[in-house]
Order: sequence, then C-alpha cells, then structure tokens
Amino acid sequence: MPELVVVVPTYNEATNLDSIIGRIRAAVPDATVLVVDDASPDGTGALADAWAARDDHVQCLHRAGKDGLGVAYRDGFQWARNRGATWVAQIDADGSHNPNDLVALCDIARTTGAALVLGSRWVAGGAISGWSRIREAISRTGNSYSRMMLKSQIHDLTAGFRVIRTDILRDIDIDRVASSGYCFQVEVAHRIESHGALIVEHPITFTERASGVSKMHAGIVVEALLRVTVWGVQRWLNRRGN
Ligand SMILES: Nc1nc2c(ncn2[C@@H]2O[C@H](COP(=O)(O)OP(=O)(O)OP(=O)(O)O)[C@@H](O)[C@H]2O)c(=O)[nH]1
Ligand SMILES: [Mg+2]
Repeated sequence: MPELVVVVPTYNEATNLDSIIGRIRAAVPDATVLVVDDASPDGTGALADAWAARDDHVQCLHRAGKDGLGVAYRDGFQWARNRGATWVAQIDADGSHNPNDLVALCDIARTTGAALVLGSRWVAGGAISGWSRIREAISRTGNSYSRMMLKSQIHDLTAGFRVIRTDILRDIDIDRVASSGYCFQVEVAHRIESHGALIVEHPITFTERASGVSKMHAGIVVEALLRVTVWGVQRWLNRRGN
C-alpha cells in the first residue's frame, strides 16, 4: 500500500516524461508515481506503460481522450484512495515543478498535519523563471481576483504543485468538484479552506516548460474567471441571507 501517490497528468508530454518520472523516483523513492494520460497522440501513454513494466513504483492510468485537468486529477485521486494512500501529490509533467521540492512539501504535511500543502509562487521566497510579463500578469491578477472574491488567505490558489491528505477529499466531496481546467486547483483549495482545514504554503521556484506544447488556452482562463465570480457572488448572498 503506497503512503504517497504522486499524480502526474499528461497530454502530449512524451519529450518530458522520462525526465519527470526519473526525477520524482529519485526524490521520493518510496512513493508510487501515477501517470494519468488522456490518450496522448504523441505516445506518452505507451512510454508510461514501458516505465510501469520495469518499475513497480510507476503506474499509468489511461483515460479515453482529452477531458481536462480536473477530471484527470479526480480519477488519479480516486486511484490513490482505492489503494489506501495517506497523501496524494500533484505535479506537472513539463518540468515546471522541481520534484526535489516534494521532500519539503511532504515533510510539512507530516509534521503539521496540514490537509493541503501548496508549492507557492506568490509567497516570500517563491519565484518564477522564464515567464513573459504578460503570463506573469495573468497569474498574479487571477490569484488576486480569486483571493478577493473568495475572501481567501491563500496566495497561490492556482498552484498545481501540492500535497493533499486523502481523507480531506471525502470531506470536501471531491466528486462534486465541477471545474475542468486549472480552475480545478482553485476550487479544491477553496473547498479545503472553507472546510476549515489547515493549509500551508511553501515557497517554490516555478520554471517555464522546457519542451512540449502548452495546453493553456483562453477558455481555461474564462472558466476560472466565471466560476470564481459566481462563487464570490454566492458567498456574498449567503452572508447577506444569514
Ligand atoms: N491528463 C491530462 N493532462 C493534462 C490535460 N491538460 C493539461 N494536462 C497536463 O497538466 C499539466 C499542466 O499543463 P500545462 O499545459 O503545462 O499547463 P500550464 O502549466 O498552465 O501551461 P504551460 O506550462 O505554459 O504549458 C501538464 O503535465 C499537462 O500535460 C488534460 O486534459 N488531461
Ligand atoms: Mg506547464
């Protein structure tokens, strides 16, 4: 039974897969690495299967087609919960997150008992390397807007580098999380915060992807903007009603 399952969602990450799996395996050797691949046309899934065949700490979950990050993560979390894991970690496949930081994130989860430990770009000591000004502005503005609308204390609500205690997933009704793009990150963090569980942000350096193609598109930003606005208004109405 793995104590920690590191979920790596992939869509067309063939050029990055070997590197990221190797680095995760070296950083947290006892963890199980679960690649969740959405039938990538570039053969990422077959590469993950080849890893799984030679390393029993690597598994691949094959999904039928590209269906967004949120659904891929939900399926990965379910896989981990079915196997009795205490924690799940989230990490991008493109090298933007340094797997060595998993050691600190997991230590914090263990020692503090936090339900969510975030690898955060927007706290003291956090940084971004290689982003254009416009990309940085979108992330900063999105985080500030979400923080304000949700009255959140979290600085990096969209962070995709996390360790989550699996028992909180039941408490926040993870199967009812509706967001599909990177708004999934906001929704999960917001639900955990609303539940009153401990959340810790740990500074990390985020590095722009070295190779492969971004899956980021305007629809993902619009989804986040609309959902965060709706949650903020609902929150305000609920307050007024009480
Ligand atoms: N399974 C699955 N993985 C996805 C999907 N969309 C994105 N991913 C993966 O999720 C991670 C984050 O996606 P990225 O495209 O890197 O998104 P980003 O980090 O916001 O943008 P860039 O770094 O600029 O590319 C990567 O490992 C992707 O391969 C999807 O629909 N399904
Ligand atoms: Mg990326």
